[in-house]
Amino acid sequence: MEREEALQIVKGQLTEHRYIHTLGVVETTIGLAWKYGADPKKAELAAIFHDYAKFRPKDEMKKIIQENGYPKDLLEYSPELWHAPAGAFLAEKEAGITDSEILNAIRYHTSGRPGMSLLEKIVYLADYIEPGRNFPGVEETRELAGKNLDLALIQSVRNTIGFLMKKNQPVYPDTFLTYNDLVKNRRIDE
Ligand code: DGI
Ligand code: FE
Ligand code: FE
Repeated sequence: MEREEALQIVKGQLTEHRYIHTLGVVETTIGLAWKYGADPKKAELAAIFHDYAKFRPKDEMKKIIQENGYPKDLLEYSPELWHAPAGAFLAEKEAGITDSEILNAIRYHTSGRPGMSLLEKIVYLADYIEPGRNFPGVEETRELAGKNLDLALIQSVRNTIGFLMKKNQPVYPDTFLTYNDLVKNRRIDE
């Protein structure tokens, strides 16, 4: 699917604010893809669709998770997590995206997972540092993103966990597992 068609489909699903965020994620993702050697067309499509399900009713997302073999423990944590797996499911079902690398980048863009692919890492990080984001520490992570993908990703996962913990919010276990996996496996000479 070409960029313009994909953007039109997604635009119909999102608020203007969320659509502008998506455009920021798209440009950031493509830049990171060139820098770190991911397929820029796959990166572009994954970024365009990453928040596709963001405004679906909670009941619909819940049903998708229950009926399609997604981890049931997702339902015990924040509904904020649900749009990622629901988005992958709906991007396939409604928009005909079949590439599993693209679908996984959508599926894991909120929680991450241990053993993330290059494309998954890039979309996760781009979602965090796109130009519209302005929370504390984001500028530091933006700078790091130009130098070391895994270190920048560790910083963004750590910041997300810290943000949730400061608010006494539960943290989905895969988010911790993602952090541990990255910290344990990144190259120690970097
Ligand atoms: O959809 P976006 O806002 O662009 O970004 P996102 O998909 O990373 O979602 C961020 C939201 O998800 C934010 O409100 C925090 C929440 N979140 C992220 N990771 C976790 C989480 N919530 C819980 N409970 N546990 C997590 O591990
Ligand atoms: Fe999201
Ligand atoms: Fe997003």
